[in-house]
Amino acid sequence: MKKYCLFAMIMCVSATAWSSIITFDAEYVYSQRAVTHNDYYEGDYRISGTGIIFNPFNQNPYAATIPNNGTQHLGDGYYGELIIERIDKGPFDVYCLDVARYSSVTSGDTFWYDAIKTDGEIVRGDLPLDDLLFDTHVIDLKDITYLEFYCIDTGSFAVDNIIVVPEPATLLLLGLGSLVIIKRKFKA
Ligand SMILES: [Ca+2]
Ligand SMILES: [Ca+2]
Repeated sequence: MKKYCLFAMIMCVSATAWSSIITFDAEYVYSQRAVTHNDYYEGDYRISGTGIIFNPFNQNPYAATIPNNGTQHLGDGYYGELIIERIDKGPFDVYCLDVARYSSVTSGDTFWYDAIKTDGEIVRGDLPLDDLLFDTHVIDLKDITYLEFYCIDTGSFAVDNIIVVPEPATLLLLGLGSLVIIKRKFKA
């Protein structure tokens, strides 16, 4: 039985250390790649909606109005909306993300998000889109199953480096569930 306790403890501790960063760099994009009809997957997460993954290095010179943090990032705008969720639809936390205005020629200057918590509560927030330089914003959303980004006018935004953590409670339950299975197998 001691072995099972140790395993459960490892599950608990490792769950909090399982944060990952959605960087939009996992799949090489030459110039731009639309997410609209072809969801983007990174790690355990799916990104769907109307955005475009940009590689800022292979844009034509006329597109010099887009932000460039030296890596690929996701841009969206003009009433666009983006959805982030776990592939298995399980709960997760979002700690922080980098946000910039996507283009210097759009008019909106506020970026909105809606998060749906596991108990059904909707948490709404907004972040400033001040310029083309990415700023890191801590939003610290806990125990959500769905996160949506959008602009409510003709604004546009770019996001990158979204730090996500699978909800430890779920992982612990999964861990305990597998313990029960293992235990049953031992008994059989
Ligand atoms: Ca990136
Ligand atoms: Ca900025």
